[in-house]
Amino acid sequence: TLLDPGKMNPDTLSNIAKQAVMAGTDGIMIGGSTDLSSENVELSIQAIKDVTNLPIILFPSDSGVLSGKADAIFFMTLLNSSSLQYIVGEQIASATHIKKLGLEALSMAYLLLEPGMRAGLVGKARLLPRDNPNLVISHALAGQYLGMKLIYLEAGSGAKEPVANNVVEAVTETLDIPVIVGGGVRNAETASEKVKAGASIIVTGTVIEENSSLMSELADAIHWKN
Ligand code: 1GP
Repeated sequence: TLLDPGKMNPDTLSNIAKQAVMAGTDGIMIGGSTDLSSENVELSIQAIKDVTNLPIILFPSDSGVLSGKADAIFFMTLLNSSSLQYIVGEQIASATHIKKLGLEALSMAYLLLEPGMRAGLVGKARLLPRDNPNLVISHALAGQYLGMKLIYLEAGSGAKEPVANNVVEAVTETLDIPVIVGGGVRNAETASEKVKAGASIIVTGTVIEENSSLMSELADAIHWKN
């Protein structure tokens, strides 16, 4: 469950986090907006921690806002960015700070597929086409061989269409590391299709903001194997 402290106040976030726990979500990701204040993020994480022991993972848009109150951070490289800043610059800018905060760094290759939405623009991504599994495989496998522990296939928050099932399937069949799928997953059926295509983790943000009552259905669809 992805929660954005830039869009909701700490009380609302903690309320949604409580519902997420009851629904059976596996973890809380904090991130989204590009203009978050540190204070806002700290207050939000504290409010969420007051109601759940689920892992809280920072999902940063840049090196600016970090908090030692989180359990871990997705230490991401946007492999298909055209800018060094998002491939390795933000990472160099934040590494020492992350060490000092004691955050666990979870290395991840982040791949932006069409339409990419705001993340595509901000990250100066050369968006991967929706219908070219081989190109996505090349990028994902490069991420694995570079030593990343996770691959994130991202269509962008609020995308009309999530990453296509055949792309998820092609990548997960080729890779040996877990694949995260996010962006545009709006209902249980779609979540279930992505899991059946091989995704290990599904990220949902917008749908939870718009209709948090769907969380149980989503969690059940994602956990269909259990
Ligand atoms: C964004 O993949 C996430 O980084 C979530 O996207 O807001 O469309 O669920 P949604």
